[in-house]
Amino acid sequence: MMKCPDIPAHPTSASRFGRGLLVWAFLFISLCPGLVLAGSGPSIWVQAPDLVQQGEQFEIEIVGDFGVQGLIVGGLEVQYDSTMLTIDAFSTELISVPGGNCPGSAACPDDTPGRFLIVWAGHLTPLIAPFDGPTVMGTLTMTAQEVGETPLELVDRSDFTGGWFDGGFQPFTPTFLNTTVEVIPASDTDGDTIFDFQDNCLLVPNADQRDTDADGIGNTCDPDFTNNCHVAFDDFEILSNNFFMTGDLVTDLNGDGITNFADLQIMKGFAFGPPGPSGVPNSCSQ
Ligand SMILES: [Ca+2]
Ligand SMILES: [Ca+2]
Ligand SMILES: [Ca+2]
Ligand SMILES: [Ca+2]
Repeated sequence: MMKCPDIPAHPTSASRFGRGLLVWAFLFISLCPGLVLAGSGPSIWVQAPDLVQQGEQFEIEIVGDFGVQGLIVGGLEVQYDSTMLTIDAFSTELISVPGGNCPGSAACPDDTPGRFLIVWAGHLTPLIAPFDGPTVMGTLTMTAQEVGETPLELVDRSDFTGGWFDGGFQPFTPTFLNTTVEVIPASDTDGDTIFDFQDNCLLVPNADQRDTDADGIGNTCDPDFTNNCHVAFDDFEILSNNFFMTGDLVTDLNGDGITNFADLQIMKGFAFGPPGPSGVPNSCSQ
């Protein structure tokens, strides 16, 4: 019968020791039940906004509070309603094992919509990966597709095997705390089918979202050609210099391909005020 070695308590070289310990862990972890330090009931939970708007992109964090120091290896799955939410990206700084990041990894057995598998390993000694209280294990970027309410549930997947993980995980059974996300209808103040939070002219219908100078304020509400967030004489001068010119110019406010009296008329409505307002990030909204 194999003897399980002790883990050194005080390493002298953090990084070298970290790599060595991780390899050591994978060699012995399936052979030494009980190796993972017993703790005072680790918990892992989902941190998500309560309310998001339809079409909105948002982030959820998977947070762990382990209450122990030692080596922790495990797998978990985030389950969600894939008709309501889609996953755009996943990032983590905790996973340090080849094949441990899913999806997109050959080690992942399951990329079914509505199930997102995370295989992870973390070393929790203070020298290598100091965990001080709750720690973000990973961040999922999601987009709300449908109006309604959906749970985000965490499920233990320490049964997962594959790749480096053949032989299975050390059983790891934290308490999982789930949450729900409510997706509410997004508002569209000007009725141009572009939701307010995506609309670069909140109060003017501009479904094409044309924005020649790409400053986050659509042409039809952006006669601020000097980009100083104020429509004044210097902007009028630029428009007059372009008068009767054709092409996709910043001064073609209404997008008909020519700068003329119609654009001047639009500009008059903004005289001596700010451009916009725009619902997307722009330099005048800060
Ligand atoms: Ca709109
Ligand atoms: Ca608009
Ligand atoms: Ca603009
Ligand atoms: Ca025009």
